[in-house]
Amino acid sequence: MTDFENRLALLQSEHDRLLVRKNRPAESNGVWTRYRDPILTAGHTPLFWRYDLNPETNPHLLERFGINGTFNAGAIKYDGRYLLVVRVEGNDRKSFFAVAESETGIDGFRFRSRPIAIPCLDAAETNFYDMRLTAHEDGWIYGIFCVERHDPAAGPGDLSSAVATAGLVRTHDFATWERLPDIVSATQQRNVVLHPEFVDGRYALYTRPQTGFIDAGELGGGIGWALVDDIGRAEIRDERIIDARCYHTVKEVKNGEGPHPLRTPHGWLHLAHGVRACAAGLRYVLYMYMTALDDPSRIIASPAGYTLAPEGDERVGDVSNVLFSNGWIADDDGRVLLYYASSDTRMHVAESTLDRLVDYCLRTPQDGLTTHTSVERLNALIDSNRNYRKTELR
Ligand code: BGC
Ligand code: BMA
Repeated sequence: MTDFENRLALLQSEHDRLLVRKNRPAESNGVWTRYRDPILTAGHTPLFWRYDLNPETNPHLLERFGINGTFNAGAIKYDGRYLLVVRVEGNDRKSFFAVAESETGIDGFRFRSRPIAIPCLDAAETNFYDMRLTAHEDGWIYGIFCVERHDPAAGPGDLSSAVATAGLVRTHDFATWERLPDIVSATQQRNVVLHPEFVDGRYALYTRPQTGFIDAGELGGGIGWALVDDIGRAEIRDERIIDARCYHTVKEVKNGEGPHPLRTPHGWLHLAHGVRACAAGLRYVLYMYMTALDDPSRIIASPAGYTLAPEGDERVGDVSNVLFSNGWIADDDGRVLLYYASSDTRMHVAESTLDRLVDYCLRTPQDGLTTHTSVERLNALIDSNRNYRKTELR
């Protein structure tokens, strides 16, 4: 065998090993059970995306299109299969969307052979990321994602200021995608999510208004809510904040809706990310809240703190100390599969059930906002355990 063939055989066996690897549950706190292995990494992308496989044009079998990460995936169950629309980022920092699918939802994810072709609306749109999928009751499957452009108002030499808007596509089959006009908004928008049902006969959006690209600013109070008549010409007006940012909480600096909420008999279950600033930079964690069935914009439960935060290897990556999720699936048997990314690098899965998550939301005390209230709550739990158990506590 030539060097080329040897190296190719090695690459292929390593790739195969990753694709057939079986996943196993790891430790659990009762709310979520993480699975041990990441379900998608850069190494899962097809070799024919990364290498020119022709020995004449690539005699050293060098990588020609490096993949930096596979993360922040939208998720949906479609035709009995678990589908992720993954943010794939190249070494050139540009990201694009690609479908990866699995039969189990916890392992065996494989990328389809080509990335999703999203029609271009204008030459200035530079980067796409973080698609939320919604199978809407109107019959379409929508994807809302962030479209990023260099800020046209940036001063000379300022190559970092950017503008985020919400892009919109829809499909019936995950093969062809129709692009609708970007959602019009007076402020910057990232993390816009379509609610799956009509509300008062209108489309409902979770929004995240911000004055600036990174800074929430005066207008960036948190997760917002807006109703829209025509999804083909969607415009965010009369937006109001439903889940506000708050001092000394996990959502002090920024927050944003994750995937669309899940319907339960007790209310809508929401997953979101919360961001705080610290010496190491921005720290992203996942938290939950619930809203009323008859009004998905009215909060009925708000458990304190995070539900998942970076742990172990999850802490390190391209942008360290980040958990982010824009995809989960409520399965037919009550199981909930949460697809989350760690540190803008790789995808993971954790499992729970609708019942457990409702219980978590309704029975976890909300943030009392001070040390004193936290100590009171801890003492109340200790007292009730003492009364109930009577015997020595461990
Ligand atoms: C990155 C995103 C990030 C955003 C805000 C973008 O340029 O691609 O991953 O969320 O900036 O920091
Ligand atoms: C953002 C998000 C994500 C990313 C995170 C951390 O604001 O929109 O794309 O995971 O920052 O870099």
